Amino acid sequence: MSTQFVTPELREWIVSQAAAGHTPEVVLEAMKASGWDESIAMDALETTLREHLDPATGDGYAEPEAAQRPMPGRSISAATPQVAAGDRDVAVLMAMSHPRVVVFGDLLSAAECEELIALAGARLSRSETVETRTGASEVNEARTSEGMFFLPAEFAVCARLEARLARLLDWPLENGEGLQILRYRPGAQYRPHYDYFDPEEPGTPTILKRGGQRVASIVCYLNTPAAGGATVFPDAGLEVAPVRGNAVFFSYDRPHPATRSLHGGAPVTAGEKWVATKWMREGRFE
Ligand code: PD2
Ligand code: ZN
Repeated sequence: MSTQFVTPELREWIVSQAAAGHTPEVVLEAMKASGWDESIAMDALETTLREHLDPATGDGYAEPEAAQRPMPGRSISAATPQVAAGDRDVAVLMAMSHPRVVVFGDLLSAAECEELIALAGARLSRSETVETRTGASEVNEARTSEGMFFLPAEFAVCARLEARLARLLDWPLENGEGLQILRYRPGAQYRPHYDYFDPEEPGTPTILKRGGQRVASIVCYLNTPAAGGATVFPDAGLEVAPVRGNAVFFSYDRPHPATRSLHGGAPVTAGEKWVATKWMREGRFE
């Protein structure tokens, strides 16, 4: 179906399904089964339920506490294109709300980018992903980069960047995981994924004991690849160009695809791509 409109009848139907006790996931599946495009169906569900259901009733649909709780970078907008982040002023190049994505410029100096690359270089190994089935880290074909983690404040440049990010995003430094450095060689990529931990997976409760869910990510570009390597958000049709010193920030107020936070690193086609990623948890990560 190429053109799909959210009519008043559809809104009424969604509300009636909610009133009958069906979960949003069940309603979404029913809409997909009858030909609705997934992202349009998710949007219709979100907006209809937000508008029609009184959060005070606690019916479990709109997760009102989640929608209203503080989130990293919540007050950032393009209306304030320069944000004071302690030791540096950072530029807001683009901001959008759904998915919540902000592109920053001039977050790191060229010297800081080079220092992080030099410090990480000797410690790189094939990247792993946290396997939510078991809670352990594993090598995964979806992620063909090489990487390493710095301990919190392991070097002065790490401590400086961590403090800058905490200030910029107004999120406690203690809630951040250690900086991760990734190197993508030509052909390497990170296929689209969510950074939050899937609540349905058996390993997730173990992972969440340390700091709770991830609620936001920032990918800082340490160099400008010769070609390829954009960070992509398929649900938004958005591609962010990797440019040295810039960064893409995105948040997800609940661990659900409705956040549209699906994202990936497109294959690098020439040269290398280096990034520093920081994931933010809802609580102290220690
Ligand atoms: O390097 C990227 O562009 C990228 C894309 C998707 C990094 C991550 N995810 C990540 O580190 O989570
Ligand atoms: Zn990611």
